[in-house]
Amino acid sequence: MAQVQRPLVIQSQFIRLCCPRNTRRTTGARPRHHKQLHTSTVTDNDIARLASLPLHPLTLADLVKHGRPPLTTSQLLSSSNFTLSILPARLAHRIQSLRNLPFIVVSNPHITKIHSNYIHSLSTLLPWAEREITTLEDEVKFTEVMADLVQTHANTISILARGFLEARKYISPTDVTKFLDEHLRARIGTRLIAEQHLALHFSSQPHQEVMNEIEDPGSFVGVIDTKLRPAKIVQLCESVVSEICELKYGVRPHVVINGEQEYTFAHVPVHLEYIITELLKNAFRATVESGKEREPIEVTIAPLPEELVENSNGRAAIKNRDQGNTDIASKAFTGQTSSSSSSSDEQIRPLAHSTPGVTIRIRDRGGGISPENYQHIWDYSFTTFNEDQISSTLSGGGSGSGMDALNAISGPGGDGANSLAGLGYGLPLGRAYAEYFGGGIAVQSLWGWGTDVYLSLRGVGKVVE
Ligand code: ADP
Ligand code: K
Ligand code: MG
Repeated sequence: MAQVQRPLVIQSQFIRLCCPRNTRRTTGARPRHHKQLHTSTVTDNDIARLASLPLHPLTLADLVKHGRPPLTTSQLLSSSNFTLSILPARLAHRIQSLRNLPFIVVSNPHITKIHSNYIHSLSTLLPWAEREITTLEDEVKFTEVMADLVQTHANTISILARGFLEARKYISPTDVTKFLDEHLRARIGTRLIAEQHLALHFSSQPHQEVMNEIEDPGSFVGVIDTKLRPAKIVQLCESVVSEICELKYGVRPHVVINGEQEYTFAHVPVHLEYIITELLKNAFRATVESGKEREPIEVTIAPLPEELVENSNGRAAIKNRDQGNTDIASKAFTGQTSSSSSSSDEQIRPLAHSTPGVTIRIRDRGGGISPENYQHIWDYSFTTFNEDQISSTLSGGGSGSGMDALNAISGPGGDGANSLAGLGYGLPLGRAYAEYFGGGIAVQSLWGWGTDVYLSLRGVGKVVE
């Protein structure tokens, strides 16, 4: 089967720079292998001590406080030190939560692999944790450690998926969903912190080939694009999903984008790329499988009017669009659709000057979701893909590298995205990304006809210079 390119959104280039090849070139360091990074042995005591530290509640201000690129040396140093102050405790919390899984589950080789990845990352961070980074030379070395960390965890989701699939006899779907929801939300934050430092580092020492590909490098603050145009992301994701669809079914429905195509807001492009890819995959699959590939999939970009946003205590609140509180898109905004705890540390509080945001409706004629299935769609691992397809999906995905053409799960910064459906992670993980910045996803099914999916996203805030 031909290889399909991973979703390519130009803005994500900064993150793609995190791969070791690029690190080597930019920092002038030797090729890195795990062994060449300084590591120290992580003891149970270290983990217990670090995991007892309170988690720093991440704010958007944390991500932008070091300034707009290019950063000065002292700004780069403060970004490094901030990153260093946050990550060890976060990794230790993840290690503990993995260890709290039933022993037979942790013993699964794939889950064990993830556990040892976390131990590896913590051991490369520990030698740094007790000191301050004060020279640019150290900052460069620390950036390598960050690149290694991001790379090490790139395929976490497909590895975990494989592990939980194999261990499904020993843990209930509810417990899997509970663990994964917490773990993957925490992972979003950890990656955001690490990738933000990497992006700030690299955009402060711009590499011509990357800068050439980015329309407006000035609109970026690290991984945040302050002028992100949702319509453009939809087009890019459409072309990727169309290719995958064509390979699998030999046909592709087309996408019609309407609404405010020129609308821009501040958000993290790779998050949007992930969510839209997953939602389009679902719409494409349903449309083709119900023989409706001639019917277009309609994507509507509907910015939220300013007056629907009110500020209370610095936290932007989205008023419901109607008094009756029945507007499904507004519910998606306020997180009312999610069963997960919205008080989790894993939600960035929007800035006081939060830009309102947008609702993107993806409407398909793919027959909808049966009432029986509807109640399970948010469970990790619930899929109507059949077992044979799942196992062929799994056997295709290696635990790393570029062999991701058959992997089922996409994800910013690593996991391959290239089968049309798979392990049932698309909706719940998509919702975790949307909720991270106070948005959400709501699904309205018209059984027998089609599905409307409302993806609501808040702007992540105006960057105050
Ligand atoms: P996956 O796509 O890997 O099965 P998801 O979490 O993305 O996992 O979706 C879960 C299930 O929800 C799908 O298997 C499908 O049955 C149903 N579903 C999601 N979106 C749609 C849609 N647009 N039309 C019909 N069914 C859908
Ligand atoms: K699912
Ligand atoms: Mg899906």
